[in-house]
Amino acid sequence: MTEGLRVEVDGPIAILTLDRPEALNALTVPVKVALRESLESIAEDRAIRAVILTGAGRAFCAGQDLAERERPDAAPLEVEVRERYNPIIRALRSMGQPVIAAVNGVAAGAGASLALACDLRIAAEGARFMLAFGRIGLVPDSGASWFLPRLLGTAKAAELALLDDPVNAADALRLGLVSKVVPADELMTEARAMAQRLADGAPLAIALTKQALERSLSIDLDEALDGEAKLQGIAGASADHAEGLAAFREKRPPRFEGL
Ligand code: T3D
Repeated sequence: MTEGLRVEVDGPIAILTLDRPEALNALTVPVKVALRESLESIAEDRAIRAVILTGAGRAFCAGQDLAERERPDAAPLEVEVRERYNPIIRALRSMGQPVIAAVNGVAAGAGASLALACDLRIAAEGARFMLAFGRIGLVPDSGASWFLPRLLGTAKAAELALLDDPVNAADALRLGLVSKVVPADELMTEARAMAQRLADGAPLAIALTKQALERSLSIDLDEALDGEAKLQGIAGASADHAEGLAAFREKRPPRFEGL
């Protein structure tokens, strides 16, 4: 447990809980450092096969802690974004394990960006997403300007980024921003069930799938076909692929070991 971040490991699932409920889990320097370090350490841990990111109390995360931002010793904004926010987003995108955002309440500013950077999102019925940057004279950061057009298309992204309207859970589901909306008291059960499904999958194939999806956004079809062939060569040589074939043949569930 680091100040403002709770890390729990339950078998193959790591649960990271932003834990400053009195400030709607707003992000301070210690929380950002702890989050980056935890993600980097999980990325190296082969025993962890899926990650859940959530918030304590009624919010997912209200973004940058604005009280800290006003302190005289706060780092310049560009430095803060480059050195503290961007490494978190890069860690989320580059780690082999899939990350689920269990969005329990409001996700604002960089809090929304964190949710967008996860591989999958489930929301509680009362959750809402808001960029919030414009309201304080800032621009979307921590990947929000990159993720939104890709997830929603440029027109909807412009609406969210420029008008700053909150998106409630039902609209988030309709827009495809979240995979599922569930009652608040079922959120973690649903997130754990989804994480367990992922943890039961073949870790190498999942990591390579993440890579392929990420890469697809900046390449043409020919490059994608070439890349898929290479990744399939790697996945196809794994013990888990052999186990998958054996399980099919023997009509039983596979037991993937990440080999
Ligand atoms: O380093 C850099 O600055 C660059 C990086 C920037 C990235 C960003 O994330 S910029 C965007 C920062 N976030 C915001 O602008 C959101 C600010 N918060 C809000 O607009 C509202 O709190 C919400 C819409 C999220 C929720 O509203 P509501 O009415 O449900 O709650 P509330 O009453 O406003 O907040 C409850 C408490 O949390 C309150 O404290 P108090 O009065 O009870 O002691 C409030 O001050 C605190 N809180 C909420 N958000 C933040 C916060 N404290 C610090 N920082 C916050 N971001």
